[in-house]
Formats: sequence, C-alpha cells, structure tokens
Amino acid sequence: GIGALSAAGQEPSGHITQNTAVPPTAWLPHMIKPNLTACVSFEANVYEGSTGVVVNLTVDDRDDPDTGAGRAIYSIINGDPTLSFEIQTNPDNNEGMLSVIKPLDYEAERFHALLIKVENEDPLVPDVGYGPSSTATVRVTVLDINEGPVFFPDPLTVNKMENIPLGSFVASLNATDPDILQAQSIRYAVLRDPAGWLSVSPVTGTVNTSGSLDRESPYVHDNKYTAVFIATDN
Ligand SMILES: [Ca+2]
Ligand SMILES: [Ca+2]
Ligand SMILES: [Ca+2]
Repeated sequence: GIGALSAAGQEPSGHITQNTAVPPTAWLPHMIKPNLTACVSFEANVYEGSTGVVVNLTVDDRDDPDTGAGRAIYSIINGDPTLSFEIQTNPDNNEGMLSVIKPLDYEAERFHALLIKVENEDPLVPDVGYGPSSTATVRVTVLDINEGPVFFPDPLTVNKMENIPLGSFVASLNATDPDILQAQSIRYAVLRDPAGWLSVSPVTGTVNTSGSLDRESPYVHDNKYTAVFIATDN
C-alpha cells in the first residue's frame, strides 16, 4: 500500500483514520492482491489472419511493482480452446499484453470471450479476506478481410498423351473462396504456360489444350509439364 501507507505514517500514533481506503490488515507486505482495473471487461478488435499484441490490460496493485508482491502474472483461464492467444506481463508497467499467436479466422469464429486471471508472484498472506486473484473478461472481435481463393488440390496432377487433338479436356480446376459469408464469384486465368498448350474457361475452370502436347519439348522435364493458373475473386 504505497500511497496510503505514507499517509498513515504521518499519524503520530500510527492509528489509521476512518477515511483510509485500505483496511489495516492490507498494510502488511505481500497482502494486496492485484486488481484488473475496475474488474471491467476489455475490448479488442483484430483482423483475421494477423498476429501480435491486440490489447494491454491495466492492473491496479498497491504493492511495490518491483517486488514479487506487486508483479502481476496473467493467465488465460477460459475461452481459448484453440490456444490462439497468449498474455505476458509488460516488465515496464506491469500491464498484461494480450497477443494473438495463432491467426484468427473470421469465418470460423467472429467473437472470442477470454477470461483472464491476474495474480502476484508471491502468494498472498492467508486469512486476510482477499481472494487469491482477480479476473476480467476480454472481448475480442475478429474483423473480416477479403481472402483470395484457394485451389484444391494444389498442385493438381493429370496424365495425358502427347499429340492429343486440340481442345481436348485436360483438367477441372477447383478453387473456393474462404469468404463464405459474402457472395463472391471466382474467375480463372492462365498465369504461366510456357509452351502455350493450355486454355482455361474463366467461369468453369475447365482446362483444354490449345496447342499440341509434345513429350520432347524443352519445357517438359522428367515427363512433366508445369503450368500455373490463377483464381481471383471479385
Ligand atoms: Ca478467413
Ligand atoms: Ca474473410
Ligand atoms: Ca475472397
């Protein structure tokens, strides 16, 4: 009890006045529990797919922050089944730095409610009427970003004979957009086709030959020809 302690020291008899906020028993060292500020809930917004610190939790502890009685230790005790979050103590100001360590997915979970516990390094002196720790809720809102379509399978392997007729069917590309909560249509295009052998339907993703496949072509290595396609959303 730093501030209150010095005020009480000015009382000649050491007697504590009525308007002191801290009960006398709390003046002993290592007795004052940390309190997450006002025990309120904290709010954070974070874009899906990103990591890093999302909110700093302020703590109110009347013990000396340079002692084990004042240093805060934070832990997430509920609401993080996928272990996407981590909380560490800022050594400079004792705040709890809540970070995303595994990117969140808006389409999977748009809100997270984390229950955070803060306690001191030193155990509280027993039987002073305080609980051993304090808790607060952090509400994390995940913000949507437009994610690019994803091919499945990737890579796609097909076997075709050389010299098949122009326009022969080669493959059906399959890309899906992760943004399932908004209507998005996908367009396909050829990105890299060094021999100029392939064409793709922008709408259906069907790949046909537009040239004559040649196993002896310099673009064929180990009997394999590689082409790259792109899928874009709107
Ligand atoms: Ca997503
Ligand atoms: Ca998204
Ligand atoms: Ca998208």
